[in-house]
Amino acid sequence: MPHTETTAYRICPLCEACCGLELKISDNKVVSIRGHDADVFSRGYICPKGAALKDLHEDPDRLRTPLIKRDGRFVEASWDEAFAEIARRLPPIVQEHGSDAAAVVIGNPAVHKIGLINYVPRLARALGTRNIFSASTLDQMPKQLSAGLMFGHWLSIPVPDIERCDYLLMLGANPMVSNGSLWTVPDFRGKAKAMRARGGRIVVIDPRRSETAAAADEHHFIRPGADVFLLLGLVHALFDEQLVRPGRLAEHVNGLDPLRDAVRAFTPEHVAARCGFEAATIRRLARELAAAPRAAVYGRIGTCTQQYGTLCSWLVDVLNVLTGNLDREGGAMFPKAAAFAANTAGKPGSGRGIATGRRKSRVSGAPEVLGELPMGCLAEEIETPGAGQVRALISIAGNPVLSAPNGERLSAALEALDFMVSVDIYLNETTRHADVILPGSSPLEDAHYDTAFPQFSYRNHARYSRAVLAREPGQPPEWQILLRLAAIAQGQGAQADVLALDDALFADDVRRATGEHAEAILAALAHLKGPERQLDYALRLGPYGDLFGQKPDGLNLAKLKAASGGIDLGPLKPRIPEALRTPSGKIELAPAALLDDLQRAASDLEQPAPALVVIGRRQVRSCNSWMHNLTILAKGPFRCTALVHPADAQRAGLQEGGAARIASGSRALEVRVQISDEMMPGVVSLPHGWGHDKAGTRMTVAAERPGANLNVLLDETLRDPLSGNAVLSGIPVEIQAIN
Ligand SMILES: Nc1nc2c(c(=O)[nH]1)N[C@H]1C(S)=C(S)[C@@H](COP(=O)(O)OP(=O)(O)OC[C@H]3O[C@@H](n4cnc5c(=O)[nH]c(N)nc54)[C@H](O)[C@@H]3O)O[C@H]1N2
Ligand SMILES: Nc1nc2c(c(=O)[nH]1)N[C@H]1C(S)=C(S)[C@@H](COP(=O)(O)OP(=O)(O)OC[C@H]3O[C@@H](n4cnc5c(=O)[nH]c(N)nc54)[C@H](O)[C@@H]3O)O[C@H]1N2
Ligand code: SF4
Ligand SMILES: [Mo]
Repeated sequence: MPHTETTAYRICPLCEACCGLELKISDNKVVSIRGHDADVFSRGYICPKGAALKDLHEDPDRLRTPLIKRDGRFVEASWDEAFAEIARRLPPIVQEHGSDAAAVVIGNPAVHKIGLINYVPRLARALGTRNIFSASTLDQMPKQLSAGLMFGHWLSIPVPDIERCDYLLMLGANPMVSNGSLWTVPDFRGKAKAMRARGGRIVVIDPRRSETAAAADEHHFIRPGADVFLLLGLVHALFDEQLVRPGRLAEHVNGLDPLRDAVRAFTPEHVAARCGFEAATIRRLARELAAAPRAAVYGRIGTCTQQYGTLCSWLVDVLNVLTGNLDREGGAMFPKAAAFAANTAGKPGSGRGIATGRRKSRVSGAPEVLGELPMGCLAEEIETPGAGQVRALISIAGNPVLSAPNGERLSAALEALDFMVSVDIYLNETTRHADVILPGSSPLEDAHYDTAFPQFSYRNHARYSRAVLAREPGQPPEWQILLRLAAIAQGQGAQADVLALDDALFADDVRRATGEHAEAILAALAHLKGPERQLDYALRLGPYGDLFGQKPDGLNLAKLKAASGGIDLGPLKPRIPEALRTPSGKIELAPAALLDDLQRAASDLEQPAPALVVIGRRQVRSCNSWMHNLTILAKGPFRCTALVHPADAQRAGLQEGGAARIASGSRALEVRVQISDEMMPGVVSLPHGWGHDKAGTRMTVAAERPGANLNVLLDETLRDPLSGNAVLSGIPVEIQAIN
């Protein structure tokens, strides 16, 4: 008898675009996946990765059973056995050596799963460790820090209002491929096209003529790592040419005069050569930015993963403020998320602001930022003996052996741990070091709401996804995996009642936040559990919420569940001063820590640029280190190629398709060369996340064409000192042909 086909909807968890997908399901199997046309936010858009969710779900290498390492080999185990093993081995380490002996590493996919992102803090608190590391310090920590200092909260990050923008200046971002980051903007391509059709202009600054640059009105090469100088030159030019017009924002800013003084030395004429620019171009861009009716400046990975990541991130928003484009329609605006946003909670207009450096890392003395230590410090914290040494580790949806600089060192360090647990869906370069691997669920088996991304969305919206497929028998949801680890860490043992623990932790949160109203709220939510209960609570008390009946037209989870295409909450609206959470209630244009750091930039400006540097590259058919195992994405031409400018290729005697050795000091890689004038002379581009040739993994497809691991060349000790973010771009290298 034929099975009836049903339709399901799911927000894609694979990148920040968060596209709504429509899935045809039959007999608990995915028949097809396409973009969901009626999704109010993504309106039918999908990329090849979204369709590959079926292949991810069905990948025979995806783990479905816990694994325990016995005598150096992984054996399948029941969930009970796996948790018992953890309960046997983890608590004694902490009892003997203290809470900091256990570290947590959180990877990128965790932010795409409500069961992980909302429960990692619970686990971290139960462990009581200060050794928390995450992909944030390989990625966006500089932007979070600059936003925190300027606007008062780590997630108060303005995004271009692209549907009404006339002029978009983008640095170090390739949304045509990445689909946007710290800017949730599905179908950037279509929106950029519409913007240009309206007469808008897009200007891209990138050492490579990227896919985005190729589709823009104007592209300029920049020397990797020199964005800080370009941005300083632009700010200088605005002051110098009397183009500073904050408009309505004037009464909401602090620090205009100190800012003017701080950029005085960085004239366009002085910084141009270091950027690889003409001074006249810098001045023209400043004038165009100032003259555009509605403009936005946006910087992403390329501006964050460099020595001056925080300065760059700050200066991007300084430009938005000085030209009056911050918080203006068509400019750079603050989304108002329906749930979980700190900038919609508490007293509107001011707050406690942020603090960093409340403690320092044990070995390098790196300041804590957002409660985390830099990923670049993890290996040394494991290797270095003494009080506070990391001896046990829990990795959650992270693969730092490939995705962090000098993963070779980290790999050796992980092997030396007394105990390691991974919550992951693959046996890969990182999880092979674990003693126990707990398989996470397939995204199609989980209900979902994006905790973070509505805070960065091009338009306000709320969307919820039900689980599409039934979970494998015995497979716990990921939030319960984390809670069970938390219970074990607290000494409650492997058999603890995690639902009761969830009830208790949730009730604590509600009582702390709502005081006398708490019991009524808890009663109203008693039919829900886990992340869904957190979500309904957050939605109902959120800025569009029904306030538990006080605003009957307001939002709640039941209404969201009834709207399969989500609920549109309208275009972005001005939010200053209400969105601010700085102690002063102002936008801080000149935070002292940032002005101090300008000294470093000033002395560096005099240094000569290296002859050849390497940068990274993202590709449509992969996602960081972990989607190379899906045939549907991995097939086709070999993509892990080193792009080299013809002049550099000629100098080094490189041939198209030939092999070359790229070296940075004593570390070297063999790569395949692709010669292209899309590169700036003196810059090589290699994608990251490859290098699937390690022993002991179970990634059959990926291992067939492993590619080379860019991060082998990079130096884990190079960081932006303010944010702790890794420097992943602009590292000096040498290249030579291998014959
Ligand atoms: N050189 C260079 N290095 C970079 C970058 C760069 O631009 N250049 N980019 C950096 C950036 S921006 C980031 S975010 C990091 C990413 O680095 P990581 O955070 O380490 O993320 P991934 O490499 O994507 O690895 C994801 C891991 O999560 C697992 N996983 C996938 N889905 C799930 C799931 O649903 N549940 C569970 N439990 N596990 C899952 C995968 O198997 C894999 O082990 O890489 C960084 N590294
Ligand atoms: N297909 C796909 N999509 C992804 C991902 C993926 O791996 N694959 N990863 C996701 C993740 S985790 C993130 S964080 C986002 C990132 O999203 P984006 O920030 O858009 O990331 P990239 O595509 O790496 O774009 C960075 C650009 O910066 C340029 N660049 C490098 N160094 C410099 C520099 O010094 N200055 C300037 N101005 N430019 C520089 C690079 O050439 C590149 O074009 O993408 C997400 N989306
Ligand atoms: S653009 Fe991102 S969210 Fe959209 S389908 Fe592709 S991977 Fe999924
Ligand atoms: Mo990222």
